[in-house]
Amino acid sequence: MLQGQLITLDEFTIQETRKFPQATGELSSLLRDIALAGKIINKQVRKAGLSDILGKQGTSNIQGEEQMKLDVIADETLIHVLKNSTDCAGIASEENDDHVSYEDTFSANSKYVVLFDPLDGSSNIDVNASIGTIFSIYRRVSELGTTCTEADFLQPGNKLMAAGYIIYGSSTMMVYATRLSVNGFTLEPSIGEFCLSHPNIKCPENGKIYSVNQGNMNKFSDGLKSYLEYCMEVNKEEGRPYSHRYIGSMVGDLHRTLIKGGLFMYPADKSSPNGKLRLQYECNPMAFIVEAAGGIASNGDIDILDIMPTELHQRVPVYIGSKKMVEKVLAMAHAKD
Ligand code: AHM
Ligand code: MG
Repeated sequence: MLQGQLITLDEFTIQETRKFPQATGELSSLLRDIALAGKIINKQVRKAGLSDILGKQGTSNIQGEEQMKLDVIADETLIHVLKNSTDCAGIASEENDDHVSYEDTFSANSKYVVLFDPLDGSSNIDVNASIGTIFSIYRRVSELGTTCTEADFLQPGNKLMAAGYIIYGSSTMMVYATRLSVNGFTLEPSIGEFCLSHPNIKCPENGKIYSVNQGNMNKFSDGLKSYLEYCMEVNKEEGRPYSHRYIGSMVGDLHRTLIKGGLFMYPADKSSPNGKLRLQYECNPMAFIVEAAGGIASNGDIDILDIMPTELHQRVPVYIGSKKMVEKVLAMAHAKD
């Protein structure tokens, strides 16, 4: 027997559209298409250990990284579902060298393009830890009625219309942000629907958890090393030492950061001056979500969302999470510049 109010993602997006008389519902419809792709990917992720789809595909993506089979399945699912969508003019994926323009009439007249990292944290697949799909939606800058161009995908994060992720964790959730709010929906497997479970998410202003690959510490700048010492220092009044948590899956680490507060960072280091994570597929969407929830995101100098992208697969250092923790790490990192 159902108790309480059950609001599905479909119902929620329809209700949101009705708040704006000028809204056409196209963005909402696109979000529902992405949720559909998420459900299909979720089905594969949940049976990964059973159906011999664990393991490596044997091919490499543009970054020279080995692709896992599930990466490829997730990529193909999103490309296919969004091609069938009437609201997507084209896509760019972390797994593919170039963007894909959909050629049919519906797509040529669609307002939006979608960028995605189909399966982030893929090194976690074989050990059954959280992984996720990250997506961003931009309004295209090319003319309606034509096929989309690379310029549509090279827009800064401050032009995003919406961004979100689907986390395949102990439960499957879709979290998405518009400029107005961030909301989380948990997949109810028996009815196959994402249901509103985390309305109006706010990232706590401060936190006690830091998340970084601390194994790289010796390659970090002196300022950053001193921040890590500060996190580990015993100071009862200030609630330190902080806890260190690092899954090695940005979606998993940032989902925790968003809900509980904290700091996630993948800084530049001596061997990787631009860090590891990609601006357009990982950092911008996550920055948009965290900032819509009241947190901040920086590359160390400027807001992540203000970086003008120059290429589809560019990397940036990232410091993201609770406002006070990000401000502190940036202040300490700069103090020793
Ligand atoms: P991927 O897109 O190839 O999965 O790589 C991105 C992942 C992030 O999810 C995570 O934060 C980071 O790489 C972990 O990197 P490292 O193992 O160097 O700490
Ligand atoms: Mg990734």
